[in-house]
Amino acid sequence: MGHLGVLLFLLGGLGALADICEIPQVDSKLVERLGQRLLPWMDWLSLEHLNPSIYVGLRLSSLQAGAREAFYLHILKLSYQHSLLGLTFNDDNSDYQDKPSMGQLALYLLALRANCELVEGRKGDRLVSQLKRFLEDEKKAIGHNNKGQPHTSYYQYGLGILALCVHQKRLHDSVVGKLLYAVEHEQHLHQGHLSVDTVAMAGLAFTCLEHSNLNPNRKHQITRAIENIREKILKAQTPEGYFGNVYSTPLALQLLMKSSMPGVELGTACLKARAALLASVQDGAFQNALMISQLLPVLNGKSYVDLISPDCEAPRVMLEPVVETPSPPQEVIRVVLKVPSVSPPYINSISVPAGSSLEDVLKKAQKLRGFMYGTQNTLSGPFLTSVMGKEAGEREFWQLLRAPDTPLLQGIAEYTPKDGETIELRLATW
Ligand code: B12
Repeated sequence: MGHLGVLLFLLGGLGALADICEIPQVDSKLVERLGQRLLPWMDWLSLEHLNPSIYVGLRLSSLQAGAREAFYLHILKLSYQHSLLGLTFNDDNSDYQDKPSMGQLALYLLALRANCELVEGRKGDRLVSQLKRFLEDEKKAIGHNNKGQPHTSYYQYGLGILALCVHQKRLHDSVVGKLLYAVEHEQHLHQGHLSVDTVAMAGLAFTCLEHSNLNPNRKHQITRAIENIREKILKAQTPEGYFGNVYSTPLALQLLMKSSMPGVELGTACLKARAALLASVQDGAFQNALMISQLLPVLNGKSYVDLISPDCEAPRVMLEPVVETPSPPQEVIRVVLKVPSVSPPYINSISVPAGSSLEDVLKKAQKLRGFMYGTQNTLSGPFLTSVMGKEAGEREFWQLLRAPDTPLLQGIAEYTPKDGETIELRLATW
């Protein structure tokens, strides 16, 4: 090959490279600081706060928590096996009454796989059967004509399929078919606008099925669905570079990473998303442990699909806990809290120290009387379930908005209102 030939060859190679979604290495100190935020969660071993997603995120990252991490998995196993299989120890513990949901069971199976374990034996088979049963029930809820909705969500449906797939457990074509249908007929996945998180999770499940060839009869449909999802996610890229919003970008990148699309500048789109994501990490947008657990794999070039054959020998950097220095006393700010969807409507101005979370505002409002709220703990933190004694009903939720009409991108524990802001709690449907 002459000089020109070599040059053309190299340029061609570069062109092809630009079309592949790649996430170049990120400053390791930045990644470490993110990982450190997970450590306090790993010491929080009450059953309500156990979070298999944190374990999965850490194992797919470039970081490790040594003995802490091993102990965390041990406690996860004890508690999940107890509540799912009824293996008794300390039976009067009321925390056990709530069984893990389909999605939580799926995340637990992902955590086992992240430790290079395959579910096997009697106990393993029972966990697999439970997850299959959950999916069958959801399939029934969706119905023959696909007019119904799953009891949980299509996000958890996708997570369930993914978890069984990484353990090489086969599902009936009809179970996979419901998710395929939902992706093809997008309106089933969301009301109003596209949920990038949900389609990305479906895409990860399909990618696993494609690699493992577990549903050969659906092969072509699965490949088409993955392409369809990639297109949808690319279309959802914002001018700043996020796929959907900042918090759906990690899952979107997990799906897009290492892929290419003919005729599409995927490489550029991913680099833009990476830059936007890193800027928000530097701005402190990633405080939530669940969000960090979805982001860390991306910063290590990994996705949940890598759990098909995880690398448990890969060297990882040991995390050292940081000692938080208490912040000096803050000035007082005023936040207006508004609940129009109750009668009589509630509105009040609440004073809190600057830097307080929305949850602090709600607590203060409750202490001042005239306001009431209830929460339920979830893997994402405290979820607002009732306001002024009114519980959100089936397919309803208490939406958090900054007036006049901007839905918050964080929950009550993380969002910190600014001075003079009005926060509205609105009963909405989803
Ligand atoms: C489905 C979903 C919802 C559904 C949940 C109903 C249901 N029955 O499934 C609805 C539409 C109600 C919802 C509401 C909200 N959501 Co939402 N939700 C999701 C989604 C797509 C999947 C959650 C899930 O099933 N996880 C798997 C299961 C196994 O975990 P789980 O802990 O058991 O699941 C429960 C919690 O996740 C809880 N939940 C759902 N969203 C949120 C948000 C927060 C902050 C909390 C604490 C809990 C919570 O509902 C799940 C079912 O019970 C995630 C996407 C993601 N990347 O995680 C976004 C996501 C978690 N939600 C998000 C947000 C911002 C919200 C809202 C705060 C929006 C708003 N402005 O009001 C509200 C919550 C308000 C409140 N009352 O506290 C963000 C959180 C970002 C962050 N910084 O942490 C995410 C990541 C979406 C995004 N990309 O923006 N959500």
